[in-house]
Amino acid sequence: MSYVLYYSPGAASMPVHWMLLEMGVPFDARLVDIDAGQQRDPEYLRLNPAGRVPTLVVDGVARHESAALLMLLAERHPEAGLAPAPGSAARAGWLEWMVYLANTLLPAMRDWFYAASDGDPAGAEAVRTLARRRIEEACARLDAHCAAGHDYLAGDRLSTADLLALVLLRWTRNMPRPATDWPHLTGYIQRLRALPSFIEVSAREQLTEWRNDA
Ligand SMILES: N[C@@H](CCC(=O)N[C@@H](CS)C(=O)NCC(=O)O)C(=O)O
Repeated sequence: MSYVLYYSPGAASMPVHWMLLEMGVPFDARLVDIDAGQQRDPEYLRLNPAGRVPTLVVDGVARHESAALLMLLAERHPEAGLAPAPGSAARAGWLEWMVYLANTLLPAMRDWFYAASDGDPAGAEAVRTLARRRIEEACARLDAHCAAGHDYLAGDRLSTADLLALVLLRWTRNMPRPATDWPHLTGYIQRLRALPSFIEVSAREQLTEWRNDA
């Protein structure tokens, strides 16, 4: 099995980067500087026509979409235990969280950060207002899950849903109401940030913000 991850620090590629480190599988990492517009270089567009990160080249074939990549990796490496097995009690909850994070929270994040460039700048304020509401609703939902006594999103162990959730929550750090503002969510965030693989991915991506020691 061979993997080449095209990533940008702290971006939607981060949960995939984190998962590869958590599993301890070999991979190559290639930086795509999205601030410099490298996601639109013709060479990169051949790998990812949408011009976005992540791209994960799996055995020579370029694959996209962070949530799909996490689920694909979980399927290819069941021994890592980062997804509840099909038919297990925790499986349905894991599927729900993966889909919710990918089709509700992640698009709201995209709207928050890209409203003016993805759409008409004149309407950006209204888009961001709705995005903020959706993001805060998601934080409240995650907070309620933690308040109910759950240490993880699916079952009683770490899964891809936690990796995706944590990276999305990280993006709230400079928003009007950051995820750390929710009382139960903040404990969840601190627990996951203490994982050696999170510390490692933050170091490899040279992220200095949003660490337990920062
Ligand atoms: N749905 C995609 C979203 C990917 C995405 O929006 N990535 C952002 C970085 S977080 C990106 O590549 N932005 C550069 C751009 O849009 O020009 C996924 O989950 O992989």
